[in-house]
Amino acid sequence: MEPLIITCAPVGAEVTPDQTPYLPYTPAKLAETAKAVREAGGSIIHVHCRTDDGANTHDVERFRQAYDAIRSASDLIVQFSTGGAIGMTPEERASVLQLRPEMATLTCGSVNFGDDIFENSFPIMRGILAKMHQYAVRPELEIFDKGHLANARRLAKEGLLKFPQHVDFVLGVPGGMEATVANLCDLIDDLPEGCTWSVAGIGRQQLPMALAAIAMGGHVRVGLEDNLYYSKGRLARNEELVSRVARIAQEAGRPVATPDEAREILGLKKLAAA
Ligand code: KMH
Ligand code: ZN
Repeated sequence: MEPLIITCAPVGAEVTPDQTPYLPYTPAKLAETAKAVREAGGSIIHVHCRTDDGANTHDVERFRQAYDAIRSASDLIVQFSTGGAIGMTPEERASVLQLRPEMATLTCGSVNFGDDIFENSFPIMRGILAKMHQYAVRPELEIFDKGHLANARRLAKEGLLKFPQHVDFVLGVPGGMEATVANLCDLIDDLPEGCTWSVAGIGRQQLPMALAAIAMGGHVRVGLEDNLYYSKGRLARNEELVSRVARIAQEAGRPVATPDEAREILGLKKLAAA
């Protein structure tokens, strides 16, 4: 089977520093985490940024610092969030693409998000994609619900997106599709030819979804953005969520991809020598 790509999403917009001491929300902490995640078997880091006091920000300068810090500590594929946080404008969310990260997320439709709405209308998606084209950034399509795949196909028909792409199924968000193996199978059946996929299960579904992906030939996303716990009542560190998946994959005979192997699988350029 193809080597397993493990993405770590070490800090999202919803978790707060008072929920866990392990959130790496400064560039220096992100760099430490990147190093540990790489050693644990990760190949992609999904990046959100915070100010020093823990507030969400999509400030370009903060992302530049985070990018440089991560790159000086590891060769991980750096993937920026363009989802940001509820309440950010589409322009703020897309602004960080000017830094030309190797990858960035593109959420393929609006979705209820707890009591909020995570808004991704067609004009918002087109705007983000236009910037991705401008700065040659590879999208990862975030799919929270089945209709999001239909939306992605519509964007492809409009000529804004070319398949195959790398797709991440985010399952278990309150308001989105539930994290079940049946739903995962249904989504995979609906994927355009040649797409690669990963799954991010929310909360306690993170590990079961990872196990399914290891067995089914998909890829895995873990990290504190999606799940704070290693086991019931025991807070997790990002790198141990990664190393557990790597360990299980190896036990199952599935090799774990290095960042360069992941670049090859995803059709990304090799990292230029420093
Ligand atoms: N924080 C969520 C509203 C992404 O990173 O692209 C959106 C999110 C998705 O986290
Ligand atoms: Zn995110």
